[in-house]
Amino acid sequence: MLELKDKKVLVVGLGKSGFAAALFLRLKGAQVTVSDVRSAEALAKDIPALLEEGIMVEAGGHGLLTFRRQDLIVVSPGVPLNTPELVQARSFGMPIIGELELASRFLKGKILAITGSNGKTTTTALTGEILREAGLRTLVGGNIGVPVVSLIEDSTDDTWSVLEVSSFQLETTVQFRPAIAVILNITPDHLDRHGSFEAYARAKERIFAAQKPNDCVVLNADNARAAEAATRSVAHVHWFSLEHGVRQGAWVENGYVVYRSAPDAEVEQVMPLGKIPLKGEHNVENVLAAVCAARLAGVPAEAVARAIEKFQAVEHRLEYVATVHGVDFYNDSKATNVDATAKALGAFSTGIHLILGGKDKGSDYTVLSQLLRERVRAVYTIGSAAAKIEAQLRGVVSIHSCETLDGAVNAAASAAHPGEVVLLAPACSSFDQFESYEHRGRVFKQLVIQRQGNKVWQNA
Ligand code: UMA
Repeated sequence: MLELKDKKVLVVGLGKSGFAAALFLRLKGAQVTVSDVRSAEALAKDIPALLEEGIMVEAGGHGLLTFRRQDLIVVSPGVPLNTPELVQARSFGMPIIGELELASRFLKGKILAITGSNGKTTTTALTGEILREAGLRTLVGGNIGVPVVSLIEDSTDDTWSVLEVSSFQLETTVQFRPAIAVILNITPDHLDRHGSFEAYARAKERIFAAQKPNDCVVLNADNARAAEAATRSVAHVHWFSLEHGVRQGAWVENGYVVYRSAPDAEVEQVMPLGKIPLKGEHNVENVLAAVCAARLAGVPAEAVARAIEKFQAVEHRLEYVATVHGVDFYNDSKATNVDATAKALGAFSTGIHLILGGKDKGSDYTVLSQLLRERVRAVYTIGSAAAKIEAQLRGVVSIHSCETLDGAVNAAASAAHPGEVVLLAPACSSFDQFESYEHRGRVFKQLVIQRQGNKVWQNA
């Protein structure tokens, strides 16, 4: 545990993580200051609650001096570690950790952590449901939208905390030690933040950096970069694969999800593939990872199958919105990188009207070319990445420049024929035009509902 009483702690960034961390630190008796680049007006919603607790707030920028007089700095995941004030603080030897590391020092029970470039929210939510179905005390949080510090109070020695963890959160971990760590896949993302694919992949690998030999790591045998991580793990390695059987772990055989706990153990039939309620092959991968993690946590195969059968798609992840004039609308606003968009395209055979764009993250959109040729009728671009996307995909597919989501939904809905699909899977982050991918997804759903006239909208 970390001694916080009377320690001077600076929290950098006042978003969800920073707000929760600041209150937690104060509760532990620390003298807390929060620093954010946003103006006091922009932070007006949160400042009064902090001041009331005796937390100081620096708004409108990070002051070099503020970063000097601290015993500890807790940095929010969205704040890059090369921020000059942090670089300076580090040069003075000041400890810098993230909210995940802070929380993990106080969280009771065991941690089951899930990372990956794509699928982590669905797999985290699904794994949480499976553990609950088995009657295990389960908390779910992390990058999924619930700061991990907010789980501490409810955690007990027999709790499983199922955590979605991002590369941003993992970058600042030290002692974070999941009993079970899952890497779903590692494909290019957040290159603007990490600088290179390898640096990003190494950040992901931090999920098992503090594990001991009796812990477990679950890796995707079909994803080269995730599989390679096995060479650096000291834990028991378990695998999942869509393509072939594995020594120990989960795979698909004769139309069934199967699992084997050890190389010499019997192969268990967990459930038929046809009973998985989620769309797309990538979701079968997510199911395999969840099966493996849950069996390692001691959940019987029957409970695993029951929970999966009941599971509903998570909001903004290939979420069916509605059918309007015979056209199906899907919201995959969480497809914030090219690989996620490729997976979404893989879930539909053809006739897709694809909305692409937002804030570019240094991505290469040409990797979508083949799928676009095969499955997509037209692309509708939005946001600041539009020009780059259009330049890279010119000649590959018909492209309509729409600027806004509203314009794109109108154009796509007018062009689509009954039986076709309008898909928001933008391959970019949302921050140029929206507050978050959730906000973008909600706006998309509203635009679809409006097109439905006054019909009642129902989530599938
Ligand atoms: N800020 C500064 N200085 C900076 C940069 C930002 O002060 O140099 C301030 C901003 O003005 C803002 C605050 O920091 O007020 C935002 O902090 P944040 O970006 O860390 O956002 P939070 O609201 O704390 O949300 C974070 C995660 N956000 C990011 O990683 C970008 C959320 O993941 C997570 O759900 C939440 O903590 C709870 O754990 C979102 C995300 O986009 C969903 N994650 C990325 C992804 O999934 O691809 C990694």
